[in-house]
Amino acid sequence: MSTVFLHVGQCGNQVGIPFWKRAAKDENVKNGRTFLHEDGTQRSLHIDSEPKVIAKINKTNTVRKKNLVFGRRGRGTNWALGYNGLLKKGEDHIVEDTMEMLRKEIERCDSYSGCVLMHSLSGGTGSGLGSRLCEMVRDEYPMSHLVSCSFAPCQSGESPLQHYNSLLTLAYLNRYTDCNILTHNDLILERLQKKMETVSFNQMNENIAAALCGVTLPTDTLTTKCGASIGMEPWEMVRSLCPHPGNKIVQINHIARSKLSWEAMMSQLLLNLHRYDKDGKPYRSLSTLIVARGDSTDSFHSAMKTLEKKVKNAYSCVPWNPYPIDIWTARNNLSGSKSASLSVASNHSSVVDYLDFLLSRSQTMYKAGAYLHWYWRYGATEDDFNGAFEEIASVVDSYKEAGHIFIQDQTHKG
Ligand SMILES: Nc1nc2c(ncn2[C@@H]2O[C@H](COP(=O)(O)OP(=O)(O)OP(=O)(O)O)[C@@H](O)[C@H]2O)c(=O)[nH]1
Ligand SMILES: [Mg+2]
Repeated sequence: MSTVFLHVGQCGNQVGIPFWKRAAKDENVKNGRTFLHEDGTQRSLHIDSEPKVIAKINKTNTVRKKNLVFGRRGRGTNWALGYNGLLKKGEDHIVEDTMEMLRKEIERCDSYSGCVLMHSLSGGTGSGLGSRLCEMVRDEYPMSHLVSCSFAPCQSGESPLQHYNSLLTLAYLNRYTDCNILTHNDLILERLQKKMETVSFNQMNENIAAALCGVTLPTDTLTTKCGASIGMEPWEMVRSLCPHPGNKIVQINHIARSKLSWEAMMSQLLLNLHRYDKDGKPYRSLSTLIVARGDSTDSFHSAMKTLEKKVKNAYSCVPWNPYPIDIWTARNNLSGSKSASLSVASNHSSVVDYLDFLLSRSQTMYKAGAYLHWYWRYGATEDDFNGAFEEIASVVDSYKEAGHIFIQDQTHKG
């Protein structure tokens, strides 16, 4: 089973660099054909509308040079320009080139299982082209999996267009992907700023890559009896965490430490969890996946016997899911033999706060007509916006309903 990775825009490509560096250290990745070709090159495509970041990727010798697709100029933080391309004739070859390279890459797989897309929610390329590719990949390969790893901008405001871009993109991701692994740059920054004064994108990306590798790289749990990894991790994660089409946003909490017990690591990890909303009501986890790496003594499952209640309480698992926590383990950890890591991926209702915020900001701006001329100029329509408002409002309702079922159930028991 093979997975093809699509890295789109500056953010999607820059996060990809440490992701692949880590992945390449994993013995199962090196020996398997899930992520890499026989000659060690990556099953990845690197796409950007401008050449700068792709030039960096070009220097790594594990990337197939024909899989680098780039244009001449960026999409100016504008979803519409990213989605529709430059309207002048002859400029927009990126979408066609990408789909052609993807087709060839898929043909090179013995058994293609799906795509993982990495991109920002607010850059013009990451958001607009990311949305477009998502739609086209789903259309072209409807039976294969499609998972997105998307990166939300700092809410303090990097660009006045970021709320529109993020909302429009999240609507596309909800329509076309099986699962959206959402990372908030804000949260990563906040965590790193506790440890260091200045934080660079490189440091953030190392942190993000560690979390993404935590849930996507081979585990012993999903390795076949003959010891071969068939690369089911991303797709088993979809099955485990996103069984309902209205709730497919997953967030990851990750910690890596040496010399700490599993109990101590889990306690530290839970400190980072946002458990309550502004009214003090607990968020709910619809489903949770824990991946423990560095479990060389096979001790994690017995540690979980005492930790399970604590984790269920902290994540406030919904009672209607009979298997609220899935556990995978791996003997090795990528950062060294003595270290261990815990990655907890959860379909968590705390995402409603972010979606509500995006909806209200975008709707206020939309009613005032703010910045809309930039979108009309590049071919966006009122339907794009109204469709996105509706889609995201329905996601919010779906998460709220999941919590409501929980409350009804509790009341019933009481
Ligand atoms: N975590 C992380 N975020 C990034 C990185 N680079 C950019 N971003 C974030 O991504 C958003 C901007 O998107 P970019 O990926 O730079 O833009 P793009 O997709 O190349 O689109 P255009 O340049 O507008 O054509 C902002 O929220 C940035 O904070 C990165 O390396 N890591
Ligand atoms: Mg760019």
